[in-house]
Amino acid sequence: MHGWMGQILRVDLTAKTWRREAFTEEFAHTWIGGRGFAVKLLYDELLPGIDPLGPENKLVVAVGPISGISAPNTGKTVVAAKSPMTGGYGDGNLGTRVTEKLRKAGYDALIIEGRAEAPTLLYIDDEKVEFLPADEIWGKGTYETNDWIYARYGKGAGVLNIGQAGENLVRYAVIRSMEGRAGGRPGMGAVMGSKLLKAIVVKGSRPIPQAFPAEMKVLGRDDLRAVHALDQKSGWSKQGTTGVLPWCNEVAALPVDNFRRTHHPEAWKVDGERLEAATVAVYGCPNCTMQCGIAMHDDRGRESELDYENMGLLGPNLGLFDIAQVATLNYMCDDYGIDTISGGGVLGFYADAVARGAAPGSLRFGDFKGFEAVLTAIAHRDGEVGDILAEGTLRAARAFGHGSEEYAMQCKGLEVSAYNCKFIPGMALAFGVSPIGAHHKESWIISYEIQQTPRESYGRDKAQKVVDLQRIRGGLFEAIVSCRFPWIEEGWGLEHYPKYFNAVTGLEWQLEDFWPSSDRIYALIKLFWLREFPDTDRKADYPPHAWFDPANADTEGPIAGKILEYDKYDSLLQHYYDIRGYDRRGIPTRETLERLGLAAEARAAEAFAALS
Ligand code: PTT
Ligand code: SF4
Repeated sequence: MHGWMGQILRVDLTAKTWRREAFTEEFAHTWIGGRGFAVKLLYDELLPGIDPLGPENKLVVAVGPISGISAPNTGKTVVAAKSPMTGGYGDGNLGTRVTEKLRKAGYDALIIEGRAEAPTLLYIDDEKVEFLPADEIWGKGTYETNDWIYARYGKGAGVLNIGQAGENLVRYAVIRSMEGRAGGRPGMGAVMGSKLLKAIVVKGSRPIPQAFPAEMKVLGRDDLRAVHALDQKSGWSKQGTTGVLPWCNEVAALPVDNFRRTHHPEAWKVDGERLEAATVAVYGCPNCTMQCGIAMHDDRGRESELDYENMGLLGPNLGLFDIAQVATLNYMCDDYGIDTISGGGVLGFYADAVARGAAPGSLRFGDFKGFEAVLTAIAHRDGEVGDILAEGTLRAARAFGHGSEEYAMQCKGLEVSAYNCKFIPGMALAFGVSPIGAHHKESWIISYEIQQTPRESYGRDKAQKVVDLQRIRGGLFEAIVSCRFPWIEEGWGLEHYPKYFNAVTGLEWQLEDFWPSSDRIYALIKLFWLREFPDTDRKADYPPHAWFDPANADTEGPIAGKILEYDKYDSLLQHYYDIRGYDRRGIPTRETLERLGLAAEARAAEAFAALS
């Protein structure tokens, strides 16, 4: 089999054993890699109802057929497990040297089971797999941990690690890698922590088997240059994702004060231009042609790498407009290994709950020192409030009560990213139907919606666009596993990806050949959720209540007095279900499942809930 290493490494931390398992060509062609492999493995192997933070949960690290090859931006890896945040399927995607090293060690995926007896570093080097003590780094932040690992294994090693938040089972702890990479928003770092797994270090030296290596070498070299040239022309990587902040502010889509407001006159103080002016270093994932990891000094002189999500949620969403302070909270999230989106969402929610008298404490929007203290308490689960907030917004709202769930900005238990959709129906739908809880990564429809459609429309075209984008972003890119930014930010055509795929696998797929696997992945993720929540219905695909609450409408600015409407949203959701072939509860119909080759999986799901 070309294109895949053909092996999965299964590691049992409890028994300290490991074994290699071969997979079939049919498995590879059906699930492709990355998220496809992850959801299939987790669906088949996890019993419904298990504790995501118990030894029964499994962490899957999976790459795809084009991951790690010499082509634009292929340094990405998927990390997945049952999510401690949502209780459903969870995953994330991060740039790391593990991508290439895991393949060169001979694997397309890693399944980590059980729970170690003591803090452990898992070391993989070609044939070798070792369970090493990690006591020296347990309790340390991700930066110190990374340095410790580099000092022992060299800078070229692939590293995934967690900080104190993962160790302390903060439900939105992420996995970190390299200087500024982070992934696994729905608590993948907490899953590592629950297994007492501090770090994974991977080295490998085998070639990645390719059907047409000479052809791929030329193609890869030319395309790396071509995407880099596009970036030089566009200047995108000078500000990276943070360039979008002024636009969000202008169109009233910025989260301000726990999403209460949508724009702010001081937003310019924390935008991409300010970051560009303060840049001290630029980092990127392996094989990147357009590095977007732009770092500046925080207010203590430490390098902090900022993205739009981090700026928006740790800045305006907390009423903070000093970019060095935002960089400080961002540095803390990175070092503790806390997801910046959920971290910013939780802090904003808490300040809001205090202001409305629902939660104890004195934290106020704009109180930088207060946010620093609360973030530290969360990472260590210090005190009652730190412990409650470490559970995420939804659980915290339930603990605080007093109606605070009404302004908990989350879907399915995962905090929404930095797009305030009070009056952006299509983007609100994208959050609602994101398969891992609120995340913009699946379908960033917002710019198309605001620039090319009537904003107030709830038309079927918006639901179609959400599906189209999900197929590309959450299906294609998460399965072949490659960064999607060349396509999004530099207009690098999608037709390039089947070329890479065919050159390494020897297959002759066109772009449209990827859509069935993409739909299959989404349908199986739905079945995963259904098994966990048999009573689920369409309400699970609704965005936060605050976006429908007339009392929460802006009082001035471009969307003054406007807010989403429940009945219209519901019809938009129905369009989405119709296009996807899902029933009125949002479950793929039997016919859809059979069409996607999921009859066996459907039978397994049927034991838990009736399919229509
Ligand atoms: C991603 C989510 C994002 S999405 C951001 S900023 W973004 C936040 N980054 C965090 C961070 O940083 N530190 C931290 N402690 N927590 C963070 N949480 C947030 O995590 C990321 C880039 C970005 S930057 C985006 S959009 C694109 N995402 C891709 C994706 O999802 N798939 C894909 N095939 N390609 C992508 N390319 C881009 O990658 P999650 P990274 Mg991240 C510091 O993981 O869980 O998916 O959440 O991976 O290597 O850092 O690159 O405006
Ligand atoms: Fe990584 Fe950014 Fe480059 Fe994508 S564009 S590969 S996220 S550095």
